[in-house]
Amino acid sequence: MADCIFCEIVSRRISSQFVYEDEESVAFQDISPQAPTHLLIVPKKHIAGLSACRDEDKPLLGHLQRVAARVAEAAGVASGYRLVLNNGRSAGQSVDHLHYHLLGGRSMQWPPG
Ligand code: DGP
Repeated sequence: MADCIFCEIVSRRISSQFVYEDEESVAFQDISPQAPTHLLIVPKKHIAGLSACRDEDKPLLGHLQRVAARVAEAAGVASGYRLVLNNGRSAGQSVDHLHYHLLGGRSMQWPPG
């Protein structure tokens, strides 16, 4: 997808160090970390966000959550982490390419801001 920063990263047109990669997804550090561990779990397929997912994307959504759990284990935060998906501007989504935030390494507050 043209003008999508995550498509640029996924295709390596913009350099970013992946902490995880498979056929369908990558994970890399957030540029603006909000916790000691702040990784983004990103599908290689361009989907604008959760609202843009279709039934055919259900396996991919499940896969991304499994990847998040594996990445959390590898990052040493498996005992406590938060998985966040912002959908829509009012919820804080700033990049229109589906992604999960994996946050860990500190205590989390509830409710989130
Ligand atoms: P959201 O606001 O939920 O759409 O999250 C987008 C996140 O993406 C935000 O935390 C900052 C991060 N981000 C934006 N541009 C880049 C980039 O070029 N590289 C990396 N590593 N992260 C980025």
